[in-house]
Amino acid sequence: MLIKFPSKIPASEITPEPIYRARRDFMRGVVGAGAGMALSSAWAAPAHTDKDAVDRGPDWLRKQLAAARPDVVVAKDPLTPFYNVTHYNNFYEFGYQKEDPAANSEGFNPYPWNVEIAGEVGKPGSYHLEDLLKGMELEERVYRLRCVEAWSMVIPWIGFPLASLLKRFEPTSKAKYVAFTTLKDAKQFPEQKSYFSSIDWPYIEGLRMDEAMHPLTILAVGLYGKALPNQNGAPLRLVVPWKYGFKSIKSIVRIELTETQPKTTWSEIAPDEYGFYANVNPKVDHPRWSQATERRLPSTLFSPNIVPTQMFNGYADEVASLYSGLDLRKFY
Ligand SMILES: Nc1nc2c(c(=O)[nH]1)N[C@H]1C(S)=C(S)[C@@H](COP(=O)(O)O)O[C@H]1N2
Ligand SMILES: [Mo]
Repeated sequence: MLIKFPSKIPASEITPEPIYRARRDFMRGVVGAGAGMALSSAWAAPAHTDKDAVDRGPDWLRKQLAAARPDVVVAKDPLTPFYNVTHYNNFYEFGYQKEDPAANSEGFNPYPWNVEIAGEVGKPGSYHLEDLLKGMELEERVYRLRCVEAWSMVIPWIGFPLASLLKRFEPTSKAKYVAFTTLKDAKQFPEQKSYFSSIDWPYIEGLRMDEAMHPLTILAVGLYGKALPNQNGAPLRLVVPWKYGFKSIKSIVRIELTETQPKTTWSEIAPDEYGFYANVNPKVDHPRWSQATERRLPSTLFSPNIVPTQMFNGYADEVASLYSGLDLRKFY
């Protein structure tokens, strides 16, 4: 499998990493009992420029990232190169063009960072990210990320199951949903002070409790072995691989367990186009475009890489049972 590089990078600057994780010969990771995920280590070598790979994370985070369990892999697809993962983003707080988040997030400083844990939990409070991560075993997860706009990537995240975090705060029997909130700070996010924005900031998202507790659902603090770049949602973002990318909310400051279904940014803006569930589904088209295929990045006009979209983004074996009896056309 040949990986094409964006033409912007001169060939001399490309430092193909030997094979990313070449030292890992076979898989030994197992995620959650009975999850039965397809594990494989056979993917092509990704590459990125050393310049792009600057690790901005604080020491405590770097140490934890370096100790991450390397081989909990659930997608065998070739990885999307680091450059594409970090220069083709949706992070509207930094602008609406795909290159805006990389260009406008240089000055964003995500450390130190606090997260408020609220609602239906035994131990609510405001916690330093560093404390939330203490004793948390980080793992690498290679997941497909499928945006509702019909492009996709394959990203080696580093993070931990959201379930591991939620359990610590002792959800009450009334906890039926989890609501997430992105930082609101117009000084750091230029678009939050724009009068023309159609988004009612901060960005909010939510999951049903069983989705939140599913072993595939993670909170990421890194990718490609490094602290999460600002444009990818530093320092803490959700990753729910069987749902459209907009569910994977970035730069989280608040996690609230609720009894009723929380509001979510995109379903508030356009409820006919974006639902609460947002499960990847090639059979349910967006009102304005087909969801049957996707552009797997890198994909260019002259070298298109179009692949069929899979039910639940290829994670049906693991998650389809969560939705048995639910009309996926109605609950899109
Ligand atoms: N706070 C916030 N989170 C967000 C978004 C956003 O605009 N703001 N965009 C979402 C969308 S539409 C997608 S596809 C993914 C993109 O993640 P990536 O840029 O790391 O690939 O982030 C999601 N999380
Ligand atoms: Mo998206």
